Order: sequence, then C-alpha cells, then structure tokens
Amino acid sequence: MTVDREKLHALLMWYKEALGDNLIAAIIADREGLIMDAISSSVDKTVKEDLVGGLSALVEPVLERITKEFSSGSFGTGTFDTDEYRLIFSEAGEHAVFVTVLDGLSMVDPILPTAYLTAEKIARIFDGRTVSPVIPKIIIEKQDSKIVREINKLKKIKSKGDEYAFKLILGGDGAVGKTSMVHRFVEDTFQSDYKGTIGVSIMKKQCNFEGLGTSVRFVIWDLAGQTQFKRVRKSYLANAEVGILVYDVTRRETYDNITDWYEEIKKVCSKISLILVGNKIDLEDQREVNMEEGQRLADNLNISYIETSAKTGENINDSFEILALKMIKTYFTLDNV
Ligand code: G3D
Ligand code: MG
Repeated sequence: MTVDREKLHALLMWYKEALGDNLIAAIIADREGLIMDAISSSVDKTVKEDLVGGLSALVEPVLERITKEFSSGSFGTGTFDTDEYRLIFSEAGEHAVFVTVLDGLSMVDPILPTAYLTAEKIARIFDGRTVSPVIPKIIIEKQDSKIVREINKLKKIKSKGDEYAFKLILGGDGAVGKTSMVHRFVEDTFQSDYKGTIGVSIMKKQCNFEGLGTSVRFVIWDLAGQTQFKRVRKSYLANAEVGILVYDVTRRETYDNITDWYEEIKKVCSKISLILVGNKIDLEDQREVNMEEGQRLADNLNISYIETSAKTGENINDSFEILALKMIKTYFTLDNV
C-alpha cells in the first residue's frame, strides 16, 4: 500500500494551525501502533523528538487495547486521560488511528469535530481518494456536553446526529454560486444553467461519517433564480438551523454585502449555525478578495471560513461536512470500555 505521505503531513500542519495552543502533538499511527507521521507544538527539534518519542510510549499501550478490544468491529473515537495529557483516539479508516494529544487542562469537546474531520480525511488519503488537506477552524458556539477528565480510563465516544434532519439555508448575493454549490453537494455534478421555477427547491442529503458511526441529514432550501429574497424571507428563514453565507471571490461587492446577509439571517434565526464560504476559487486570475480577508471577516462574525469552487468541486463536501459536524452536539461517553 502506498500512502501519500506528503498529503498526510500537510494535513497534520493544517490540523496544528486549526487547533492552535491546545495542541501538544498529533500522531498518525497504523493499527499495530507504528507511528507513520507526527507533529508537535514545539519548535525546538530535540524537544520535538523527545516529546514524540515519549508520547509514542504513552500511546502504544492504549492503541494495543483499542486494537484488541475492537478487532471485530469499529472503534470510532475514544478519549484517554493521563496525569499530564488528554488524548483523543480517532479511527481513521481500516488502516490508521489518529491521535490528538492535548494539554491536561484542555477541553476535549470543542476539539472533537475538527478531530473527526481530520480522521475522515486521513482515511480518504489511505484509500487513495482525492482530498484537500485544508482543515478550517470549526467554531462551536454552544456546548451541550462535557467529557470529564478521568485518569487512565479509556472511554468510547458515541455521537448522535442522525435522529433528525436539519433545515439548511443559503445567504449571499445573486450569482455567487449558491445553487451550484448545492447541486454539487447533492448530485456531485456541475451545471452552468439552472432554470428553477419561482419559489424554493428543496433537496435532501445525508452526510455519513464512517469513523464516527453516525450521519447527519440536511434538508436544503434553495431559492429559485427569480425569487426575490425580501419577499419570501420569513418563510425561507423560518426554523433554519444551519446556513451557508456565500460570496464570490471575484466580485468584492458580494464580500462587502456579507455582513448585511449575516444580520438579516440572524434577525430571524438567532440560533442558526453559519459558515462563510468564498466561492469560485477556480477563477484565480480574476480574484478580488484574498483568503486572509475572508478569514478576517469570518473571525469577526465568529464563524468558520472555507474557500470553494462549485465548478471543480473543491471543498464543497467539506463545507457541508463542517456544518454537519457542528450539529453533532450530543456526545456521550461509555466508561471503561
Ligand atoms: P446563485 O444561486 O448564488 O445565484 P448560481 O448562483 O449557482 O446560479 O451561479 C451563478 C453563476 O456562477 C453560474 O453561471 C454558475 O455556473 C457560476 N458558478 C457558480 N459557482 C462557480 C464556481 O465555483 N466557479 C465558476 N467559474 N463559476 C461558478 P451562469 O453562466 O450559468 O450564469
Ligand atoms: Mg440560486
């Protein structure tokens, strides 16, 4: 089996970037506990090597337990606390386990969606599928559960996401690519000509997270081309739980209008979970808004940011998956597995 090691490493670098100070180290190991790649927060090379060496000694016995106890089925994700650290073990497909090492004082829950997304990507790299190494910051607005710290207990995390379908809406100026994004995600095809009837088209799509053993269902509401947002706003936005704010990176005015869209939507749905998307990155030579500006706006609004192309499909699935992971709110643990 040949694995794209460069991509694995790029992914780890993005993971470190996304987690910031919380992260002590991240390790990709195979099922035998052999370390395939690792990064640590330390910049000092010797400290780094010692840390990773020490951590592998720590990780090995837990991995052994996981492998032994879950040889028949899938493990999913689990946590393990030591005196010094908090560890998250995430199954990353058949061949690998992704280990996140956090400081002992860190909270595990806000990290989980990012760890899941990364584990899914590692699984895809091992399978030789195309995957973008970009790991956006996943911002969790509210926390329903808390995984308490208990030394030396291996806990399996079960997540609930599939009992319910979430209403998803889109905001952003005309022609930024909202409909194209939805069609890409729902059918994985790109069409340049959509002629919807007046009103809203409703599409359903399920996001499956194999490593998590769960899925999230979306009911996506998309305004047809001629529909005036102002006229249908109330019924369109009513009870929406997740939303995507889209602008076109080649047209600055669509970026400038995002704050208005944000406020308009928040007025009706104060609890909605949003993500900001800069679309049409395939048109790099026509770009008017750079990535830093997109990230800055998202930071100001306290939401996640990702750049996409509905034309090539780049990061389209990721943007919906980030929203899905944010919706998996109720984690509960089973002790002593
Ligand atoms: P909207 O739903 O936000 O109004 P649409 O936007 O999805 O209808 O897209 C508007 C136009 O932008 C369409 O072109 C569509 O093909 C194009 N488009 C959407 N996403 C992308 C992208 O990522 N890259 C490029 N290059 N074009 C994109 P037409 O010509 O059909 O109006
Ligand atoms: Mg549209």
